[in-house]
Amino acid sequence: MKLYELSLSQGRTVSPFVWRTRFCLAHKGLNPERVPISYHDKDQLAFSGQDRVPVLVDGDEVISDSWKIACYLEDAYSFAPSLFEGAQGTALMINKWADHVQLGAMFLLCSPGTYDVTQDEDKPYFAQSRYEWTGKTIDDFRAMEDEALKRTRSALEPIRQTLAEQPFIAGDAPAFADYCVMGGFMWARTTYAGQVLEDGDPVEDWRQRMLDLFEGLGRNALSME
Ligand SMILES: N[C@@H](CCC(=O)N[C@@H](CS)C(=O)NCC(=O)O)C(=O)O
Repeated sequence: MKLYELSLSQGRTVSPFVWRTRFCLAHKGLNPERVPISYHDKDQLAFSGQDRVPVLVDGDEVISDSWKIACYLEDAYSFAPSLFEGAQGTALMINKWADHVQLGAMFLLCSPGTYDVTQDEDKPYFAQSRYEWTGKTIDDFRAMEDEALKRTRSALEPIRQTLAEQPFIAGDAPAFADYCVMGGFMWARTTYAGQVLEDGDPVEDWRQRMLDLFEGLGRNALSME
């Protein structure tokens, strides 16, 4: 089994989508060979029919998109602990919330740091592609840090209220919903040097528990903290 993932300077894994997948694989007890891809060698993904990571190759199966990978793992490794616990529809909604609301805010917060840890040869591509998507330069993003932080903290309110009542987003134990939201926090941890959560935020206790899972999978990654 192989996992193609984005690898930036010093082998840093920053992609929230790759992080989701790495947590899902660990939940299923799987430890694939990791294949690092840089922005300039995305043609190595051509076999998958698209140009984004993560891509999982399992025997003859080639799966791209972190949600599709989670669904594949749930079906193909149904004998291992469940990612969805019978609530796949609700997990999809969390996935969509994370993509649009959480990562929408974190995109503003993490883009400057992602630029900084992108290899020099890829910096022009990174800045240009973000400019084409948003009309903003990396310096524009830097100037928006306070607003981005406020938006990120506010976006997390439903998660905050959930975690005030139960230890994990999925309930008593971590599952896909937790890995999905944690993907965003791993992006921040690996690219943003500031403090995302205010002191005393219950989301922080959860984040610390998530960092410890799977023998410190998240905690041991090269980070800005
Ligand atoms: N919906 C996809 C999104 C994948 C995605 O956008 N991956 C980013 C990494 S964070 C990527 O490959 N970016 C390449 C680029 O920006 O050129 C998923 O959930 O896997």
